Amino acid sequence: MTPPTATWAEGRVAFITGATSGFGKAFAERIVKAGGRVIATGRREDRLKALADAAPEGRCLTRVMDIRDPASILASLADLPEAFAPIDILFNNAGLALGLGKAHEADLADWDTMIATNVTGLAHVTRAVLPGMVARNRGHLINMSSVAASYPYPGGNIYGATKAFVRQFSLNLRCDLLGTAVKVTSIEPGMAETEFSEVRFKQDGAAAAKVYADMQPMTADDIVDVVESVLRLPAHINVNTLEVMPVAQAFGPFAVARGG
Ligand code: NDP
Ligand code: 8X3
Repeated sequence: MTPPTATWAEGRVAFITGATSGFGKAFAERIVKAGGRVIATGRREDRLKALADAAPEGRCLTRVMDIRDPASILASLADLPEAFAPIDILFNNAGLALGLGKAHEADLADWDTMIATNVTGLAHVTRAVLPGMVARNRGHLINMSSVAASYPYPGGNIYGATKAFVRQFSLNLRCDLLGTAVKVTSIEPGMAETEFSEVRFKQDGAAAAKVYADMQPMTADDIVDVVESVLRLPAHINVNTLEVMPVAQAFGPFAVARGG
């Protein structure tokens, strides 16, 4: 077997969506530390600035970008300096869950936001970055899906469906990219403690803390370890989907309504 790439990050450029928090921030820090360059994007400019300030000179470019705004995506990719233009890694990570209520009681605006971010936004970024990868015959799309793509749970309604889109989109991209060297991986984590639950519960810190109470969730760095292991593989191996959970999380039984 070919040995793993020692310099998995050196000389590589990663375009990261959602670099201001959680997995995206941790991945930006990891790749910069390992000798790569990042184009870090997100809406919170102060967080992007902090990321760039902490990175070695010339290794972190930032772009304020709302993934729901196609013009903002195109502006982020326009006129990239030469050192950042050949994007090797697209970390398609920006996304969110909003609410955990029943479908028939859910806020439709929350559904629209999840679809616009997790589905439409991710598709638009992919469409904008992919032609360059194909032209260079080099690249890796890391698409952030979730265990929610495969396993239904109460209140997961639209969120899980958007993550099922990410998984299936990733697999379909593999078909279209056959014959090129461009790789696609759908990463499908379970519970990881980031700002994810604070966002889901709309800044209700107590509700967010309850999700991870008295159990050991994964961390953003754990997920980045998994992503790094995928990126270290030799050029001829593609990990299609990769599901990962904390040991303290598993599956429930089928639910049955009785007495009806
Ligand atoms: P965080 O809330 O910590 O980070 C989410 C990131 O997405 C932030 O950087 C945020 O940036 C960005 N984002 C959200 N909306 C937009 C937008 N409209 N435009 C641009 N950026 C946006 O969560 P995680 O790091 O946990 O989540 C990252 C991804 O992983 C998500 O897709 C999530 O669904 C998925 N995931 C998370 C799991 C978990 O348990 N944590 C498990 C499985 C999957 P900003 O607000 O600055 O724009
Ligand atoms: C986030 C993981 O289990 O909260 O995608 O849906 S979960």
